[in-house]
Amino acid sequence: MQPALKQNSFKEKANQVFGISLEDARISKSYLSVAFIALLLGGLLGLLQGLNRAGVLTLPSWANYYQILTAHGLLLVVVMSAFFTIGYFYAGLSHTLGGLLPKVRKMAWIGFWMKIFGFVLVVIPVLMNEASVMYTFYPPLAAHPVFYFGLVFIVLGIWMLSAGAFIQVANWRKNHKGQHLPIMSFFATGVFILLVGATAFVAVEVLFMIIPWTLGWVDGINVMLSRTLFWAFGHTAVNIWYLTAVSAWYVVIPKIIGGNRWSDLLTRMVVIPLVIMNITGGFHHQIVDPAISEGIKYMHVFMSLAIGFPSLMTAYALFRVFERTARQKGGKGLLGWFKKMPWGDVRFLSPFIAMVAFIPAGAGGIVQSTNQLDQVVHNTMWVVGHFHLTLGMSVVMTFFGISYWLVPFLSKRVLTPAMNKVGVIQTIIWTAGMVIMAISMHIVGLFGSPRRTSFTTYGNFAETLGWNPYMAAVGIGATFLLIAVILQVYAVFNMMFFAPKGETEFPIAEEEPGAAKTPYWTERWGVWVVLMLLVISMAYVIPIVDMIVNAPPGSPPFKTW
Ligand code: HEM
Ligand SMILES: [Cu+2]
Repeated sequence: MQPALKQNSFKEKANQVFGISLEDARISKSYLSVAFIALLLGGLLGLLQGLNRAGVLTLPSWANYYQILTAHGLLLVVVMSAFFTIGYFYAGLSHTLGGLLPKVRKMAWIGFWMKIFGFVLVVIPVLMNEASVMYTFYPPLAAHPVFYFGLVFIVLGIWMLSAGAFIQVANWRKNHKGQHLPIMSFFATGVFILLVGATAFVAVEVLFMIIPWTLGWVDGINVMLSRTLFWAFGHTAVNIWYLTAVSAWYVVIPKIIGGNRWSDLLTRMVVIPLVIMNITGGFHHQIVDPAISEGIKYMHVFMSLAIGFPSLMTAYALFRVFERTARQKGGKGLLGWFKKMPWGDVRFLSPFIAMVAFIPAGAGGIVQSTNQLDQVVHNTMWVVGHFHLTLGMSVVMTFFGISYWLVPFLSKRVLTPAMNKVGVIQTIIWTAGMVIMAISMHIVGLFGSPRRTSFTTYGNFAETLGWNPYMAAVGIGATFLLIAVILQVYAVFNMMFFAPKGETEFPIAEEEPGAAKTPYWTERWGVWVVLMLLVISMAYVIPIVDMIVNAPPGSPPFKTW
């Protein structure tokens, strides 16, 4: 319809000239506020845990280690990361697709309140010590049923938000036939497809297995099946947070350093395989689990390494952009161009360190995907060190870097030089804390110190007493981290409510001049989703049928705490 089209492009122009509409900004600001409050609470609990395991803090009787560990995991991997991702991509959708449709805006709010309501239901039993099941809630550990009802609402909220994103994208595509989805919205589409795919598994686990079992409608639960469904979700969730960070690396960072995006095709070719092949990676969390045949485990090593490949493409592409841009600014020599990077700009520094952290983080991940090596590190502190590098550095430091332009963009304020300095100091303290904590965790893990274990001296056994200095270092790292958390949360709320008024742009880099045109087949989302479903069936049908057909007697619920 011609008039609708005209109106649309007018709205798009208005959006570019005046920035984001107040209503759309309010949505993203609400999501980001929740994310950073979750960071504050989660970080505080992280410090308590770290000090407990360092042996310097005895927790009061009303807050035990396992309860705090459950809350820390939930606040940071479920609440903080999800709310940030949604706030960021909804701002991206609004900015690049001409403002949110009124219907989509409504869905974003319904999704928000469903997630909050779900989270309140989850928190109540956790606070009452009725749900110290960790964020993985593996059966046969059983929490109060209300905990799982809360999870259901969180999933429903995610579905509502994903549907909103799909409607927004479909509407844009209808009005822009034959055009490529703007790159930020391309990433968003991939992320919301993965969110639906991931949460479908956990919804089946919670609705059809755990809830009937904790309500006493069935006697036993198939433990292996529930773990398998959980990891299809859990693995994909963390990869979604990673893909969110990657979107900023490709799209935003080149603009911030004053360069261009390189190879739009390569960028889209990183998103597509990550969408198609991601969910099946869940099995690498089960290398040590029984009841999965060797052949299947072998296939999954390949599948996990296959998702490593796009990361190598990313590393190449980004360093190429860095070098090009620095050389254009007069950088010289084999490595001398490095000096030309804007090291004093927190919007670059923080995500840059995040990217570098992904090198040891990814290497550790390859260790864990290898059967023999994983036997040494499985369920030790090594693994905790690994995911504080991947999530605590690569993902979260990118989110921090984003916050220094996204929050001012949303609140129509500016990043002042003073606040930039706060950001740089925050980045340095966080880096120091994570490096100290993660290195100690990796080493003490190699010695055998288990994760998820409250402080104990093991009857003063000499071998395990040797772990203590490393655990003390974990406590020191944790202290640095909490200082950095406080600075970061201060920065976010200052930029949201008090920073000087002004216009801040949503930085999206242009393609390099003379870049080849991206072929249109990259837009065939229907095909990518079908391929994703095929890969999932290839990976899951045989093992799941096997787990159901050859199931041992189900387990009754246990409360071990
Ligand atoms: C202030 C910053 C942080 C500190 C001091 C901290 C510290 C810790 C400590 C000491 C553990 C316990 C390990 C164990 O005893 O098994 C832990 C677990 C964990 N942390 Fe953090 N962490 C921080 C930030 C983060 C962030 C930003 C994330 C993710 C976005 C995160 C995700 C997790 C997860 C998923 C666990 C595992 C929980 C479980 O085993 O159930 N942490 N953290
Ligand atoms: Cu994984």
